[in-house]
Amino acid sequence: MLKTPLARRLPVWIEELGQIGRTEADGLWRTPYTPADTQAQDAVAGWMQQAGLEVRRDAVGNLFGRLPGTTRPDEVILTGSHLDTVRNGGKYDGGLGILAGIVMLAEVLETSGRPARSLEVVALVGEEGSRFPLAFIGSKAITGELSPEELEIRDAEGISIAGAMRGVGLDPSRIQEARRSDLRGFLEFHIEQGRILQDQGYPLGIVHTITGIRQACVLVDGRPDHAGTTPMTSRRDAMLGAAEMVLRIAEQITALGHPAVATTGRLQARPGGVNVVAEQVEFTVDFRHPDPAVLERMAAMIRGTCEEVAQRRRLASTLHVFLEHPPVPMSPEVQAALQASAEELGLKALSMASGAGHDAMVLAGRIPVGMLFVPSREGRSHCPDEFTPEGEIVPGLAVLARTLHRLATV
Ligand code: HGY
Ligand code: MN
Ligand code: MN
Repeated sequence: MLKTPLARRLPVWIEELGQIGRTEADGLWRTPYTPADTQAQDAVAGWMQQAGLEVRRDAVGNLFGRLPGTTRPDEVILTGSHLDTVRNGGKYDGGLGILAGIVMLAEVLETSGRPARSLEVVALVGEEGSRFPLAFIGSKAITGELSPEELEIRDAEGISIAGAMRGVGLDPSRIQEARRSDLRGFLEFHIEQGRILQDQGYPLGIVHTITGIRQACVLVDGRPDHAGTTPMTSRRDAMLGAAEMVLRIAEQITALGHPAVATTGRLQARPGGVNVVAEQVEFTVDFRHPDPAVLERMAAMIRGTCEEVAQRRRLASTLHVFLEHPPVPMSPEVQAALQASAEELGLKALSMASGAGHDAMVLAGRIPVGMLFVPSREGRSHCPDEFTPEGEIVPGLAVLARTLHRLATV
């Protein structure tokens, strides 16, 4: 199905990239502006050069490989994905989109020669928000939405994004230089991270909408007390309040039915003593829905539950939304181009929503954007069990190459 010899390198590159940033303690965890990130960028830059691409880094650290076009080289069709991972993450989320893009630009060159428009593949910085509580750093820089104030956001060690950028030789005052106006389309190749394709027996998914996402931090304030001498009935225990909120929110969102989801991935108690009634508990809520009106209703439900539980348990609680992204429709033109390519190759593709967020939702605000999914085994992702066999990646590669060529041929 594929002609470029580089296609055989893809499984090797997936394994090699999947080891960069892996530690005993945290599994695979590669975050922006760290030695592991730099090592991964160097590896990807080398693979881009092997594919015959022109390689450059932008002011925020996004890494690009370029195949210049013939007659309209200043118009660019971009593919790629993010280089960072979640903590204890998988080898495919993000990385597969970058490596597939490199191999497929080589495939386009091998099978059709350079198209009119330029083709580029990008390794984007900081999509996950797993080091800094800010997602989509690289894609927001490309659209010009990354602000100097956001570069002051700090990680758990108190290091700001700007400080971390300087630590790897980048100048945060120049992030506006990462803004691009020459992009005419973005096509992200990604694992589904769910099990719809597997369950319904489709080899490919063409995304019509990326779900809306909000992420909030809830602070519950109680009163610290002695664990041994304080009667249960006279406590103002922030841990019990937070626990009831987390459970009630999960029950309410479950009752709405899929694709409504809510997740508490992090909870921290202070002072955190085994024999001290918790004074304060901080927990996160990530909640999502592809319908903006339902997402709004979910936000009101979550806020109401926290207020009701706090009031009944004589606690105080605040809820702060730190990430908010409305549902994003994908470009009908790019979806049609993907569908046409799949049909020409005799492949079925399911039109579907994405329950995961992607850089594509940021870029879709400025240019025509599409996403092509390949299945995830048992729907597992954001964990070491994340897996897609090579035989389930190849059909997607062929559709990716054909669609990139189609979009770059005007
Ligand atoms: O959270 C997400 O859906 C994405 O993986 N960042
Ligand atoms: Mn992810
Ligand atoms: Mn991803």
